Amino acid sequence: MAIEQEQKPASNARADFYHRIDKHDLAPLWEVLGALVVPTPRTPCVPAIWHYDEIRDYVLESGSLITAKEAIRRVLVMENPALRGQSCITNTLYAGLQLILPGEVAPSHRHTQSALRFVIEGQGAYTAVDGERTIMSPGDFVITPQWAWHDHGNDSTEPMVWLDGLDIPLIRFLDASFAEELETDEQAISRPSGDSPARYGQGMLPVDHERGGVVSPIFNYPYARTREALETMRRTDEWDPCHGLKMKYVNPVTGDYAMPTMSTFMQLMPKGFEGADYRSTDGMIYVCVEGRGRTVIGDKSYSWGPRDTFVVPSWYKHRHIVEDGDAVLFSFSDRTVQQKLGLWREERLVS
Ligand code: 1HN
Repeated sequence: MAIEQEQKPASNARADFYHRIDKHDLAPLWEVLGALVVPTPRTPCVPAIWHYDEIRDYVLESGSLITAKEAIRRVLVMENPALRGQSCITNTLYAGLQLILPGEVAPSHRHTQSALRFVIEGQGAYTAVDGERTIMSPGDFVITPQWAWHDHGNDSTEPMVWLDGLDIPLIRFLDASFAEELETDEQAISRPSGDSPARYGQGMLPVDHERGGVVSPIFNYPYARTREALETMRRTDEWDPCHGLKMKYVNPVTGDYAMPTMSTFMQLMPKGFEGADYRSTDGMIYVCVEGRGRTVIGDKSYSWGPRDTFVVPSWYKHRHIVEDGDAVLFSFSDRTVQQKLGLWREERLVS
């Protein structure tokens, strides 16, 4: 009793104090400290999956409602279910499905956000980056560096859909967005297709090439080559208990990740693979390219097949199980940012 009587006036005194300092835009740290500095990551994101078969019709239907030119970018944004309205799939990253129909052009612009494209379906559409076009095929990983002019077009006879990954929430957080539109829909083409892979993608560099910038000079990493590399390596490599056989995409000039704000990966897991639990501080977006299986994220299982996209939030325990065929998963995250800041952590829960 005595204690209560002593505490009540004290808390009234605190409430009164909070009220008075509030007018000066001041607040007591001790009331929020526990929520600010948590012992392990407590992300607002939740695990989620987008089954391509369930949403493909909507992506195509968007093509009858608005042109790529009018929309500038005709994209259905994949929003994390716990962060609706914020245009993000994790706290730091954005993902969406973009449609380009035959004959269309998505007009040229540039911005300080970096973009990656991961081709889901279609064959033969192109993106132009800094005066060079690259023709895209399913499974290709294509880069649009920050502040590079880019427009997309489709001279083929079929629709193309790709997944866009951008660092939009991160750049928004940093208040570092700049953007410009080009006066013409399409930028001038100054180099033939294949120029950048010839210069930078053959294990050589032009002799006077200055030591690298923050983004890879190769802007298309074709699936055919990635897949062949994984297939060759599986003959001698042991399967990693968590990841199978996992490669990171790199800038050939620096050896660093291909992009400064997003890390990208491709992994092969054989049929019947039962991965061990793993977690890391980078929330990860996965796209299935081949095979069928499921990923247990926390205490729920998410079944996936080709062209499905799913998200594993930061520090969620997860393991992959391959059920049908060999599985190939593309993935991306903000790992490179976290590593540069000395923040990235991972934990393998291998028994
Ligand atoms: C953008 O420029 C593209 O160039 C796609 O294809 C999606 C989302 C937000 C802001 C810019 C593109 C985008 C975007």
